[in-house]
Amino acid sequence: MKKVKSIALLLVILLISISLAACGEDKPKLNVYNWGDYIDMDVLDQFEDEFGIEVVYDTFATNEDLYVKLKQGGSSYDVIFPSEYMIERMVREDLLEKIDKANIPNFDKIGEQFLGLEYDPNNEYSVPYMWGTVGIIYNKTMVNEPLDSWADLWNEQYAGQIVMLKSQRDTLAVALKKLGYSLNSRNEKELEEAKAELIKQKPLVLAYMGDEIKDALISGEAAIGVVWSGDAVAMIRENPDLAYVIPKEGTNLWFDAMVIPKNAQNKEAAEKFINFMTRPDIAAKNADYIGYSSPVPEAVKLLPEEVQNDPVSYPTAEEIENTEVFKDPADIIQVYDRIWTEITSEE
Ligand code: N2P
Repeated sequence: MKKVKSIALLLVILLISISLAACGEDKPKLNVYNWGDYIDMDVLDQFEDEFGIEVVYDTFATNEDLYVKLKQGGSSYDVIFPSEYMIERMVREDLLEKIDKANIPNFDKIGEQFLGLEYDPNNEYSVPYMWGTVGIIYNKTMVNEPLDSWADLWNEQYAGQIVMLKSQRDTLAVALKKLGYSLNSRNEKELEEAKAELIKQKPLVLAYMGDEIKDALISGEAAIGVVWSGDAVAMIRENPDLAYVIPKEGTNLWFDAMVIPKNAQNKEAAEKFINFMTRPDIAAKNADYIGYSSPVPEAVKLLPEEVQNDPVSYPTAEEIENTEVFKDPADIIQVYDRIWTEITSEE
C-alpha cells in the first residue's frame, strides 16, 4: 500500500512539473530591442504581469548598430526604437510593418506636436517614445566659465577631459554646427571639413563613448561631454555640479519612436506593448526613471513639478527654434559612413 501511495505521489509531482513546464513554454514571447539605459525594467515586469507575455529584452548603442542588426537578419525583433532619420530609412527600404492604430487606443494620448512629422507624415509606422536635444554637459567646478558654444569642445585648456559621443550623426552634427553648417549637410566639402575638425580635436578627447559617458561625467573623470538631454537629466540628478547647455550655434532636436520590423513574430503582442508604453501612468513612470522627455502630455503632468519645469527636459521655444531634426541622407549614406570610419580609425 505504501508503495502505491508513493507512486501516486510521484505521478502527481510529475504531472505538476509537466504542466508547469508547458505553461512556461506556452507563454507568448515578445522580442524587444531598445537603446541601452532607456527603460525602467519595472515597467517590463508590469507588462509581463498584466499581459502574460514574456519580454525578451536586448539593447543596442546606436541607430546604425540597430540598422545593421536588422538588415543582417538572423534575429527577429517585435518592437525596436529607432530615431526619426532611421525610421525614414527603414520605411524607404520597406523594413517596417504598418501599425494598426485600432490596436493602439493610447495613440490619442500623444501630443499633437509629435504627430505628422516628416519622418512618418501619416503616423503609419511609428509611435513616439521619447524626444530631446543634444547638448554639452560640463562640470561647473572643472571649467573656468560657463560654456555656451560647440567650439568649447576644441578648447585646449580642457585637453584630456572632453568626451564625445560614439555616434556618427550626433558627432558629425557637433562639427557641422560648429562650422555653421546644417547638420543635414549633403555637401561633401562641408562633410570633409567637419571630418577635419573632429580629427583635429582628437588629441583633446579622452574618448568617444556610449552610455559610459554618464559615469565619466558623474565621477569627475571627464569635465565636458556631448550628451542627449535625458541622459543629462539623469547625470545632474547624480552630480549637481553638472550643467547642461544647448550651444548658441543651435543643435539637433530628435525623436525616438517604437516601430515593428517586417519580420516580427508577434505583431499582436508588439501592438499591446506599444499601447502599454504609451499609457500615461506607464509613460510617466518610465520617463521619470530614465530622465528622458515623454511625448505624452498626460504623462508629463504626472511627473514631479521640478521635472516638468526642468528646462533640460522641456527646452524654451527659443531653444527649439534653433534646432534641426535629422533627415535620412538617403543617396549619400555611404559618404557619411566613409567619413565616420575615417574619423574613428584615425589615431
Ligand atoms: C539612451 C539612449 C538615448 C537615445 N541611452 C537618444 N536618441
